[in-house]
Amino acid sequence: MLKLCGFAASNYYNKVKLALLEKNLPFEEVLAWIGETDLAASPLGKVPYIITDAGPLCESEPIAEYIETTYIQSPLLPKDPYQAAKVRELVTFLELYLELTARELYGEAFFGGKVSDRVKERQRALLDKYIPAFGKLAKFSPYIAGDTFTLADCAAICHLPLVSSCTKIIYGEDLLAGLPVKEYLKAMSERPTVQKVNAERKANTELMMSRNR
Ligand SMILES: N[C@@H](CCC(=O)N[C@@H](CS)C(=O)NCC(=O)O)C(=O)O
Repeated sequence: MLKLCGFAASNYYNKVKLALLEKNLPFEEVLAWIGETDLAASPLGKVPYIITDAGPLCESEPIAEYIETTYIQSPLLPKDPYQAAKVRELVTFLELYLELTARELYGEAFFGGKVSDRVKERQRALLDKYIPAFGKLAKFSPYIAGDTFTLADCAAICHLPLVSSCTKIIYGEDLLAGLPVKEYLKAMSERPTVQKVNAERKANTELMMSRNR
């Protein structure tokens, strides 16, 4: 059986977990905290990684693509190559531009650290450019890429709450407030798969915080 390794407080872990749940695939979760990961499977020590019958694989997007092409049930990418590329385009915007830019602020927003004013200003200028651009591509109708639930929703559901909450904490305003993100996340949270991911994320986040104390 496919093993999903990492921890459920991680947004990238949850993106893959949500894809597996949406596809209704059997999988086993293997708890691996940062610093306790298998470096042969994930050489940068990042989570998630998976262990398949064919071998290990890291990085959430290649993992999601592997799962999608190996298990064809409940597809999370459209058949049409252009529409599939539009889904991947959204995932790139969500991760390369929104999440990775906001990530520079997580140390202070979530982990009791300090981020310099210079970094806050730099990331703010980037987010002020990237978020409206993302808004031009995202459909929210009702899913992020249009009328079908896709891999872009797996990414959006796990990444957007972090971008919202960390910008609220660091800048005093939710930089995603101009987009219908709240309504979108509320609608998505009605899915049983999302409820399971969120419940297990909360429990694992508490466990992670108690370990760090
Ligand atoms: N590009 C990676 C990002 C994964 C990632 O950053 N995971 C975080 C946890 S949310 C992590 O492992 N951080 C530890 C580190 O970067 O050393 C992916 O898509 O899987």
